[in-house]
Amino acid sequence: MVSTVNSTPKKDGFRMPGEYEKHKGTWMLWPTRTDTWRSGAKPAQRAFVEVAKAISQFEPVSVGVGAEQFENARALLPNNIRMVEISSNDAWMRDIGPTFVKNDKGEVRGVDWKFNAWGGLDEGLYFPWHHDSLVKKKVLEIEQIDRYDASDIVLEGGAIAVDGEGTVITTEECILNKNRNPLISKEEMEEKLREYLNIDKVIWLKNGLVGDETNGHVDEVLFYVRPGEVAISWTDDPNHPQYHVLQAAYEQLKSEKDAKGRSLKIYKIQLPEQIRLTKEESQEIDYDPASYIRSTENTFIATYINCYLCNGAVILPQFDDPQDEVAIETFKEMFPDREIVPVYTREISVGGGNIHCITQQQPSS
Ligand code: KQY
Repeated sequence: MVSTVNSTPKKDGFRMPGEYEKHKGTWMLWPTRTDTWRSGAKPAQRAFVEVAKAISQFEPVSVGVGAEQFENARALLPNNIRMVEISSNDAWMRDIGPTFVKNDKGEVRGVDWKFNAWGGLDEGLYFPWHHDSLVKKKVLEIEQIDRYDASDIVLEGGAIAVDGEGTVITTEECILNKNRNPLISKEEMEEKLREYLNIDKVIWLKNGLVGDETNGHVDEVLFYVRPGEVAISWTDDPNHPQYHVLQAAYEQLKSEKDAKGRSLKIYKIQLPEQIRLTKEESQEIDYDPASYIRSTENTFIATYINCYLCNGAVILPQFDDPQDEVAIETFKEMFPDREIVPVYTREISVGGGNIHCITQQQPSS
């Protein structure tokens, strides 16, 4: 039986593990929204299949899919990938799925944050999001994992990066945004993060990347390579729209200490060319007045930082860009013990995220 635990992970000795720690498996969702994904979501579905296949070489993958697409998804996903019927409004398991926490005995529980489609009724990316809001509970039911109710704060998984050793990095722009948590002060938010992630130190970056439709998710800015080491999106071009925000993040991170008192080693990963939809592509996206408009005017973020660490591997976004090869080589140096698996993911970028945003790791017990 699954219960909602009337406590917090910190009080019970559960912590959110680093992504590099051992996984039981990976959760994903199936993309279908035709106001997010062009051409009936078919190109996105193909990209999701490639990501799922890549991860499934290293650990079990489960994909949640609504009833109407079940047969189609089954036909496109190989049989070693488990499919479960879960309705969702879109397919960003990082943000919609539970944050798993674990104790020293290997017991795993899930944190059920409140979700408001990245900004609520006025500034969110679509309406409604009632199916998304139930995905955490459904995943926990399927896995028979107890749940912490964290519905007093709006938070998406892409807004936090933990080292598993007491530190979280996040952005003020996102989680203190009035479209997420208008009544919560910075001090109160730190307290919530301490309780639900079981961390001792919050490193607050001011902003995420310019033009990020999530209002500055940290998972487009940086990720933890291992405790004490982060990799950050980078450009040396002072005219690049992301130059100033990344300089500021780097300067701050250089002077920060983590929960264990360590200075951070920082790897700079050069950005590829940022992405735009062609006129034809943008015309293949359905118009909905309640949804974020994806036109030829938008620049979509492309960064290798939105990669995913699974057991023994790193699944690395590729954009058909000269920087792809450079990123592969740098990742091989950063991760001598992991296989680097490149996957072409431009179609996920134009939906507003990348491999990290569409995956959620479930730690091993
Ligand atoms: O985790 C992420 N950075 C999520 C991206 C969500 C995009 C919604 N269109």
